[in-house]
Amino acid sequence: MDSNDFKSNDEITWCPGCGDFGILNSLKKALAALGRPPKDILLVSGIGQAAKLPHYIKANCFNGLHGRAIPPAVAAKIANRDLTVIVTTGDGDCYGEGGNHIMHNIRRNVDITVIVHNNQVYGLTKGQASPTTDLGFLTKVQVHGVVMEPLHPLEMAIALGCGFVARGYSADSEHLSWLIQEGVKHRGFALIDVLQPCVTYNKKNTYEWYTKRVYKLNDDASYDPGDKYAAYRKAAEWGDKIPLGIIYRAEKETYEDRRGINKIPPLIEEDIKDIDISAALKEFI
Ligand SMILES: Cc1ncc(C[n+]2csc(CCOP(=O)(O)OP(=O)(O)O)c2C)c(N)n1
Repeated sequence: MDSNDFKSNDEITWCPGCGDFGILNSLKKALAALGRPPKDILLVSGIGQAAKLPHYIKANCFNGLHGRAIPPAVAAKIANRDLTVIVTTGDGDCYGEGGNHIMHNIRRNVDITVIVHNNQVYGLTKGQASPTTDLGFLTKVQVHGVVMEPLHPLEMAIALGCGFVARGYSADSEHLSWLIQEGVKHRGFALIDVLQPCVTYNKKNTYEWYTKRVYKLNDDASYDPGDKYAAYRKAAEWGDKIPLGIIYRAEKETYEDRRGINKIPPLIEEDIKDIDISAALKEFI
C-alpha cells in the first residue's frame, strides 16, 4: 500500500502553507505503512480546520460536533474493536470545548489515537486565543493580550496517566508518520500533540521559529520514555529547545481489558433481527 490508496477527491480548503498539509501527508504515509485498508480505518473529528482532515482521506469518517470528537470515537472502538480509530482535532476542539472529554477518556483508556493539530489559535473562526495560546499573545479579540496561562497538554496527559504521550512537528513528516504508527500500535489511549504553524493567524510561532528549536528526543539512547518523572520534566521543556518524540510510554490495562470486552463478541456482530424496536419507533417518529 502507499499514500495514494488513501487519496480522497474532496477539494482541500486550507490556506496555502498551512501545517495541516504536513499532518495530512504524515497520516496517509502512516496508514500505508500500517497496511490496513481504508475500510478498517475510522477517522473521527469535531469542528475546525483540523477537523476537516478526515474529508481529505479515503477511509470511514465521522464528523461530529465541536469539542466532541472523542466520545463517538470511543463508542465506535468499543462497538467494533477491529477498527483502527483515529481522532483528528484542533487545540481548541480538544483542549478547550472538549477538555472534559480528553481528561476523562485518558483515564478510561480505550484503544484510540488522538492527533491534535496544535496551532495555538482557533483557526476556523479567525484567530481567537485557544487554551494553548501564549500569555500576552495579541488577537483581534484578545486586544490587550491573552491573560490566561497556557495549558500544557503533554504535562496534563502524563499527570492523568496516559500511556502514550508524544509530540510531533508538521514540517517533519517522516518523524510524524513514525509517531502516528507507534501511537496506533500502542494498546490504549495515545495522544500525539503536533506543533502546527498557522500561517494566517499565528505570526509568532512560525516554521522558522519552530525549526530553530525542535530536536528529536528518541535519537538520544539515554532518554527513557518509561520514566514518568523524567518524562514530566521533558514535557515541560519549552523555549530555546523543544523536544519532539515519544515523551512517555507505558503498557497499561485498557478499558476493554478491565471490562472483559475483548473476551466477548463485539457489539457489531450481535444479531439484532429479533429485537423489537416498534415501541421506540412509535414514541420518536
Ligand atoms: C459548540 C460550539 N462552540 C463554538 C463553535 C465555533 N467554533 C468552530 S471551530 C472553533 C475553534 C476551532 O479551533 P481549533 O479546534 O483549534 O481548530 P483549528 O480551526 O485551529 O484547526 C470554534 C470556536 C462551534 N462550532 N460549536
